[in-house]
Amino acid sequence: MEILILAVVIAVVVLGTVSGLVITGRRRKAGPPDEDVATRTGGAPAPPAEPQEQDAPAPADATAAPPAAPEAAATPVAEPESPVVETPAPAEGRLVRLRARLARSQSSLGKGLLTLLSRENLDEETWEEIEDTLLRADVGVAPTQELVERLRERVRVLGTRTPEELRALLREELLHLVATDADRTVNTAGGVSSTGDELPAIALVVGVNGTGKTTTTGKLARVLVADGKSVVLGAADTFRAAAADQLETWGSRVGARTVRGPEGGDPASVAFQAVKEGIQETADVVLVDTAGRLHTKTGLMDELGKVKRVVEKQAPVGEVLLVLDATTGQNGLVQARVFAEVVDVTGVVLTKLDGTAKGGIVIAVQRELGVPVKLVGLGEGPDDLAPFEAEAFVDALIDQ
Ligand SMILES: Nc1nc2c(ncn2[C@@H]2O[C@H](COP(=O)(O)OP(=O)(O)OP(=O)(O)O)[C@@H](O)[C@H]2O)c(=O)[nH]1
Ligand SMILES: [Mg+2]
Repeated sequence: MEILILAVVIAVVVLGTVSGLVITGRRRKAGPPDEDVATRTGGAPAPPAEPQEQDAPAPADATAAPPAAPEAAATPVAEPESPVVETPAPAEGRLVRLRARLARSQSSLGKGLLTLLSRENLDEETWEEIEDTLLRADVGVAPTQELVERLRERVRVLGTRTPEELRALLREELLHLVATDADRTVNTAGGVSSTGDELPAIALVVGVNGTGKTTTTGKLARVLVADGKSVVLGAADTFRAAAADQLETWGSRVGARTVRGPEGGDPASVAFQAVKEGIQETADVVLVDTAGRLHTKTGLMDELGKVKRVVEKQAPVGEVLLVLDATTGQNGLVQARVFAEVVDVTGVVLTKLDGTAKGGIVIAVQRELGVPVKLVGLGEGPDDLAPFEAEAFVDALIDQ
């Protein structure tokens, strides 16, 4: 009898274990196949896996797709159709939070200047070295001379030169160059049409190839959504279908719809359509991503001018953001000049300031264009775009 009871107990335990394993296995199969971007972004028509990459030296596409969202793994039983809409981090204070990244690549400028200024004897040679340091950091000739002159004067007047005094002095003078009276906020104020309808704010994102336009458009959409705005994206880069996919992937993560056209289609028509739909949907903001173009190609620059003019038939373009790769240094200034002539740039986005860029470019580009740096890119992560703040930036330059 005891043996019989023992046999029944063993049979129950074995059965239980086996069925448990089967259920776990099934559940695992029902979950998302992987950290696949297309699955994660759900609802929107799933972007086809990048088809052709024949002629693309461009860095973008798959690599530039936003990194995987950790929370996707935590919702294995979600309906495949329901998009995983993320809650982006608020934009406020991002530059301070990301300061370490900025400081990593920039600290040589501040440190170098402080070391030179601390020399016992500030002779002509030392001032020349200070000038060279500033020029090497992409500050530009005129601002460099201005800064050196002001520093010379103030150091002369200053009796003592303790490290604290020098740091404060340098901070003040750098701030004097970096700060501008111009408003650095991205214009998100919509207008009103002639018939009294509300119009969304329109922002055009422009620049040469690979500077980070699409990534910036995607990151900016997140910032705006975090601020409670409804956003429509326009994929006016019609050169490659992958470009629109890339933008759509960014948008779908925060519930922003992307208006796209056929590959090789007219970019101005796509931009027009995006704005039209933005108006119909009473969206707060329409962000139009454009194709990268060399400032030296007149035909492509004319096309950009047309995109803007066509959009303006429906609503004023309140913001033209020029995206510059900060690592290209003075080269970026030449681009900036041409873009500004063609489309009236209203703000600069300096990307890749987390890399080998030299911070002086902020000063140089503001001088060159007379428009403020509004945003800076400090990494490839979805929330690595920060509103530019002069004080936090200068502090990152001179802090060790
Ligand atoms: N480290 C770093 N990488 C960035 C930043 N912004 C963009 N990138 C990277 O730069 C590459 C190009 O970005 P895209 O947004 O595709 O550039 P694009 O200007 O749209 O390129 P085209 O449309 O081909 O002209 C991608 O690998 C991005 O992840 C940044 O602030 N820091
Ligand atoms: Mg792009």
